[in-house]
Amino acid sequence: MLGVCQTFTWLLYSILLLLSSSNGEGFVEQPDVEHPQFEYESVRLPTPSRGLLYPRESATREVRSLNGMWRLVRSEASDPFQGVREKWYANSLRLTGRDILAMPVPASYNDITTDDLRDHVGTVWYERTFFAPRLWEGTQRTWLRFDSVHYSALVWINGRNATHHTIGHLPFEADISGLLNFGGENRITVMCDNRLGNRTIPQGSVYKVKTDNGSLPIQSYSFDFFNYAGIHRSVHLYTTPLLHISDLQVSSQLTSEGMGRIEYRLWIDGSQDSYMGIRLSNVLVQLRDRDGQVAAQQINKGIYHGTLLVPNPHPWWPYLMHPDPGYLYDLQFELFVETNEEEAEVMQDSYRLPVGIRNLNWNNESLLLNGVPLYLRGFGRHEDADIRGKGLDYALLARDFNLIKWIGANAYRTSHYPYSEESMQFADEHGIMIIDECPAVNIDIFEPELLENHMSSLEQLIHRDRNHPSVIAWSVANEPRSFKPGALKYFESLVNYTRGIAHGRPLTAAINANPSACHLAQFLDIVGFNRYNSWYQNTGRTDMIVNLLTDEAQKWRKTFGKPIIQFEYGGDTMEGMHSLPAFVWSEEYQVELFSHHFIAFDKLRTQKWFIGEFVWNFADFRTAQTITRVGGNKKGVFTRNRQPKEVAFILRRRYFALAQELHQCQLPEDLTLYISKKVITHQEL
Ligand code: GCB
Repeated sequence: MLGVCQTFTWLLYSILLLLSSSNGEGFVEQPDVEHPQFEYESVRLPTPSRGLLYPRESATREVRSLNGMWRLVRSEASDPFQGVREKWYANSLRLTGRDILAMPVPASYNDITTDDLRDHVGTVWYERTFFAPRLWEGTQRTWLRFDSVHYSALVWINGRNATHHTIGHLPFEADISGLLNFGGENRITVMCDNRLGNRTIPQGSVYKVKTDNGSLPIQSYSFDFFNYAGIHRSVHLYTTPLLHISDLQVSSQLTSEGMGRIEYRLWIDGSQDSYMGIRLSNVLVQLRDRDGQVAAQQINKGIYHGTLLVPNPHPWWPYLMHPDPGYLYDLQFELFVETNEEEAEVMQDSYRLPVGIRNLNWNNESLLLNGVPLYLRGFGRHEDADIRGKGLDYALLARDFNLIKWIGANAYRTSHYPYSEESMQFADEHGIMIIDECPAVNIDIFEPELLENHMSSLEQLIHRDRNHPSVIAWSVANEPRSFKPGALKYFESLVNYTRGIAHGRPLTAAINANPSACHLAQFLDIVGFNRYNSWYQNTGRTDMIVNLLTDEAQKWRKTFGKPIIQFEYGGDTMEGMHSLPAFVWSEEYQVELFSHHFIAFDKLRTQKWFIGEFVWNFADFRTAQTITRVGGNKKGVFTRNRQPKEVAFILRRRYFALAQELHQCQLPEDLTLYISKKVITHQEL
């Protein structure tokens, strides 16, 4: 037994060392060097992630939330693995003798306390207890699912290793049936490490500084949002039958004959034991419409993929493109088995997936949904809020979607990482289109291990989100240093790999390099660029936007011949700061800056290949402490507590005007206020 324990500890330690080396070699700052020589052919492709269906209750499945108050202990920043050496997971954290904090899950831990936990670098330990019902023993498999822990996590159940995961914002799960004490109390312990290094996605570096109280590790990173950490999204226990549906993949199409077509594939998982005495019989696949009526069905014997044909389908349409956007069907899978005792069939497992039926196509000029060319009007956003940091918050989610709809946007980019699964479901339901971005923001030093992690982040993201009708493109990176020589091979490999798993979506990225120097854009289907005219360049000169912007967009088009989107523009704006004439940081300046961009966008729109305008940012958000950020990034159209700045009303008028011009949508009654009988238009000035 001792031998087994030792082997386990050794294994664990190896994992930790591996994690530490992928987190910037402990606390040694990595030199900023390129690795142009590495062999791309030898890069290991990620092992495809498995399972991960969103936990849903059904006739055969139970879901229990482990959200709530957990206990948290912090390790010394100078000794992040102390807890592993001392086996803090073996007993309650109370026995460590360290301070125990009450810590809500889901939430970032950073802004909860009043001390320096906010800036802690290294590991923290979470713990809570829960009961596992006796009824689950032997008859069910019990799964533990984390929707996101940032950045890496090691998990123990009752002191035994359950699972581990790296890369934040993505789910992971494990079958913990063999570790549970059924009918009694169980303890779950999570070690969470927030350190970013040269090979993590995103990159950062940890180095030591000499403070008045001795030497301390500091985390630095070039991306412009606070590196919040902790158990950011929900934690669930859920059960499945021993033999169960472990994964599903669907894609849809509207045929030229006016039918809906849904292709599905399912995976069934079961151990040898779970097959004892039973034989798989068939899978009943039923598509139900909003009223619960069966729109199509199939009994599938033995083969676990198939096609459903749906007469008179209700297509999935984006918000303001159709009076009934976000139409979802309920696709239900029921797995039947035959038992030896009775020859009758018994339903073994059932899972329901919301699906939309729509066509997504693209060419060198347009991105088309249900055959209609899209013009995207939206935002780059962040998952960010006061106190909760990046923690999932249903109130915030609902408020954000209400604001998105109020302002008439039809799309957003999940800058700069995957957003919560609940937000993806909301987007499906409300018809908001998503450019789904992986967490590779500002990547710089291109080398093989980074590429492997980058591929893995895309694989996990696509696996998680491929069934959402709202996802219209995958964004492979934000502002990578794509002008560097190492970027060419790196992105060629990354995009080749991603194209193979893209599940019917085009690939894009948000680029800030110059068109003539960028090594990434040539591999993409849609080219997105970020440019801060009259903010970072020509500050204060709103009269220098229209020509520069139209020229740049044309240059991107001419160089790469692909559809073009501006993914970021904007300027920091202090709510309540006013200045006439406009002055940088004032609300008037933000309005003026936007208005000049609108002129450029309207010129560009006359050329079909300009397919979208995205503001940076939807709302103000927290960043690291720097002298260029007053309490965070203030480029929001909304404040951090989701109230409109002056520009929100102007943007709203534009977004609705576009929706009316392009799709004849109805305008909201409060879009404009009565001012006078004669309305003065821009042309008359
Ligand atoms: C960018 C980045 C974004 C920043 C923004 C800014 O280009 O993509 O993460 O927050 O600029 O405000 O500087």
